[in-house]
Amino acid sequence: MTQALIVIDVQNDFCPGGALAVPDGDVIVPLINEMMGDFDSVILTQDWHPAGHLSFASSHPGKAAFDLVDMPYGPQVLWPDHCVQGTRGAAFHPDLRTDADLIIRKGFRRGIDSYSGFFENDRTTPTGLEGYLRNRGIDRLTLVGLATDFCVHYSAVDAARLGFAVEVRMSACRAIDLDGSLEAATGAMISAGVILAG
Ligand code: VGL
Ligand code: ZN
Repeated sequence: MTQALIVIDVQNDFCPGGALAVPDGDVIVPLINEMMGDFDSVILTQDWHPAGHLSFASSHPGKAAFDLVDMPYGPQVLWPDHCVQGTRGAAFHPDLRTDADLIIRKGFRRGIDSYSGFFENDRTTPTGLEGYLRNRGIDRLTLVGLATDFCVHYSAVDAARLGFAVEVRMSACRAIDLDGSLEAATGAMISAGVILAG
């Protein structure tokens, strides 16, 4: 049994002061750092958008942040510009340990968002993370990070569907909570067989 800790999007733009700040997004950093020692492998994900990404409200004239639009792959929430490649906002929180085995970047194609670390938002285009985990014989995953109701949620559900044993450590996650999205995400994770731990 080989167990990995997957740290989702603990980046400046999701922390207080950032472009898409998650309330208390930074308080989980010491907890995550401490958890890292308990796993066979640590993997970080990094939201990594080009300027002008189509998940940005600024790319849709007349639309505002948090509006919903129809994209070819389905509905998409529009976000403030965030995690633009190479910017300070896209960098990991300065206190986060980054001595991880793998950093997987996602959301780098202009026309498609990627909440999940496994698949882009069409739910079919893989990021390569599944292959990496299987090649290394990793079968159990613990997920932590930001945001509980978006990237942690999508990553956890995809991982469970792919057959990994998945636990989300809720105390090391924080949520955006947009129109009941946290409650919906919690229900979806439980239905998918994800263990929600304290
Ligand atoms: C995320 C919205 C947009 C996340 C990323 O990391 O949860 N949310 N991009
Ligand atoms: Zn994003």
